[in-house]
Amino acid sequence: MFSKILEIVDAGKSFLVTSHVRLDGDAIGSELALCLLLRAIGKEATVYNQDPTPESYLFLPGAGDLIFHRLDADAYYDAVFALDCSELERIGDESVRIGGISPIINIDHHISNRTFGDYYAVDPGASSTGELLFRMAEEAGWELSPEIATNLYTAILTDTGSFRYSNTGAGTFSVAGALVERGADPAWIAEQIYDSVPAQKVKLLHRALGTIGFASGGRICSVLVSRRMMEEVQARPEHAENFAEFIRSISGVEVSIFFTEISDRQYKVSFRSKGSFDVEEIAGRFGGGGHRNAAACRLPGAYEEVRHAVMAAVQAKMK
Ligand SMILES: [Mn+2]
Repeated sequence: MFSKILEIVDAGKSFLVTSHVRLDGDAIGSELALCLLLRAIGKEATVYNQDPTPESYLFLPGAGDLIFHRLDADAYYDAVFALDCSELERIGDESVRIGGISPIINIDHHISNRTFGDYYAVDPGASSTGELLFRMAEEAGWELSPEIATNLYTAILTDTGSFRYSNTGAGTFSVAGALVERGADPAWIAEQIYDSVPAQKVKLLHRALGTIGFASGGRICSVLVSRRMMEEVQARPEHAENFAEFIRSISGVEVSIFFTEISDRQYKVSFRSKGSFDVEEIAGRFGGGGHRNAAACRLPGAYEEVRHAVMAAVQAKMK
């Protein structure tokens, strides 16, 4: 699956590694793991991210010194790796400049990935981009240090919701097991990620829960985070991460919808579902994408309009 990509790696010297805005554990863990893998075989590699690293991921090996938030205008790269991005645009404001680098290597597991780029390894059957990078390292015969194993384990852990989502299969556990054998410490990693909730996040959740709404007899649940709430508790976007999962965990809720006000009359809508309810299809209707149980889109308009349109779509599908 990775032979073409490994040829590019062999032939090149200097690589840029990047991922999507609104970083998650799979994005950062995958980037850092790949960067460390490339450096371990004597290549030059750096990570570019538009957004700052969320606090809960600062413990990851390399997070302090491998990630840059500005593109060096004079730098030359033999190739760029776009990881965990369903579209090149998800990189953010620099996606046009990065799109000018050749070749572009696209490694991802989103079902909506349109296989952009010159070379790609896209497998919607993989739990995470981290799992794909593990397979790539195996195919290449690269050694996995404890630091690399920690990054890849974190990528898999977070994208599977701690091995709870339907993307978790036997293969996920065998890869996770191999990473533990190579030095990833599950208890320590879980403590860094899950037992270090910032106070602003809890305060933001408190405000968001004031907007909680139910529909279809409690089978649909929604919440809103507005920019004003964010300002009131001095929260950053990362503090609203997982709110959609949180309200999906309510007994009887089959679909959760989490609205985030991004700018004036612009909302991000995150969907989570239980079981076979396909929210990817709903998000797709509004120009977004994702997976069956986790998807998102962006919509313009006033909150009431956006909420009405989205709720109507979910309610109609539920019938
Ligand atoms: Mn992912």
